Amino acid sequence: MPPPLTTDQVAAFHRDGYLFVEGLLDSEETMLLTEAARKDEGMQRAAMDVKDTAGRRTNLSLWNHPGDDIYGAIARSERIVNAMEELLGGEVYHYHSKLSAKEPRVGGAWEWHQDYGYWYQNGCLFPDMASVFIAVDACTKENGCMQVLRGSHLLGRIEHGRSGEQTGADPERVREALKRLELVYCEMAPGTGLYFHGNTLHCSVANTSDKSRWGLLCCYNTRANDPYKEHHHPRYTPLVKLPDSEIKTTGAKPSAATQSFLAQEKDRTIGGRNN
Ligand SMILES: O=C(O)CCC(=O)C(=O)O
Repeated sequence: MPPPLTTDQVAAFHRDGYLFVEGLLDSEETMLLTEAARKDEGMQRAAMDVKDTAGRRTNLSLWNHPGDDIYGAIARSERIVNAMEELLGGEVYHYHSKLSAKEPRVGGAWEWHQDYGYWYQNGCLFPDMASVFIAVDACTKENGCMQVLRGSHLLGRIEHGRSGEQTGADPERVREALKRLELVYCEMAPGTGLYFHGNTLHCSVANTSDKSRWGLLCCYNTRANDPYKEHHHPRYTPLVKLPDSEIKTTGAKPSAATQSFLAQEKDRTIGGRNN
C-alpha cells in the first residue's frame, strides 16, 4: 500500500505541529458519523461537564477503547492510523477518543493547553503522541473552531495549572508564545481532519453562534512510549487496523450499551481535567 501522506505533508507536520487533511472522511462517511453521534444517547448521557472560566459548558464524552461502532471503525481505519504512524514515526495504539460537542450559544471555551501537558502526568515519558480532530459540523470562528499556535510543539512541554475549572498552560508562556508564533484558526468543513502534535498549543473560544460545533478527536500514543505506570488511559494495547471500507460497512452505528466512558470523578489528571 502506498504511504497515506506525502513527504511534504509529513514535513509540514514536523515544522508546524499540525496538518489539515481535507476530505479525511468522505461525505457519506461524515454523514454516517453525524447521524450516529446525534442519536447516541449513551454517549450524550456519559458526557462530562467541562466548564470554562465564564461557566459555559462543553459536553465531552471520552472512551479508552474503540468499540464496534462507527467511531471505532474510524479510529482504527487504515487511512487514519497509517497517517498517524507516518507522522509519529512508528507503531501507534489508541490512547482514547472523545466527542467534543459545543452546542449553539452555550458551548464553552477551551483554555490554551498542550495535550501532553496532561498526558505527561500519566507516565508517558516522551511527547510522541498526537490526535486527529475530525470535524463533524463545519467549524468556523463563529462557532468556536480550534485554534493552534504554529510551531508551538517545538517549545517543549509547558507547565500547566488551574484556570477556572480547567487546566491550562502557564499564561505567561502562552502570552509570549502568542507574540512570536502565528495563530491559526482551524476552520474546517465536515469530514476534514486536523492532525496535531501532543505539544501543540491549542484552544477554542465559546460557541456564540446558532450552529453546533461537534468534533471527534482520536488520540494515539506510540508503542515505544508505553506509559511506565497504570493510569486512566490504556498502556500499550495492540490496535487492530480495519480496512477503510469498514466505516461505511459499519454505518451510523452508535456506541453499544456496554461501551465504557470515562466518568469525571475517575479522572486522575491534574486539575480534574478530562484528558
Ligand atoms: O473541542 C475543542 O475545541 C478542543 C478540545 C480539546 O482541546 C481537548 O479535548 O483537549
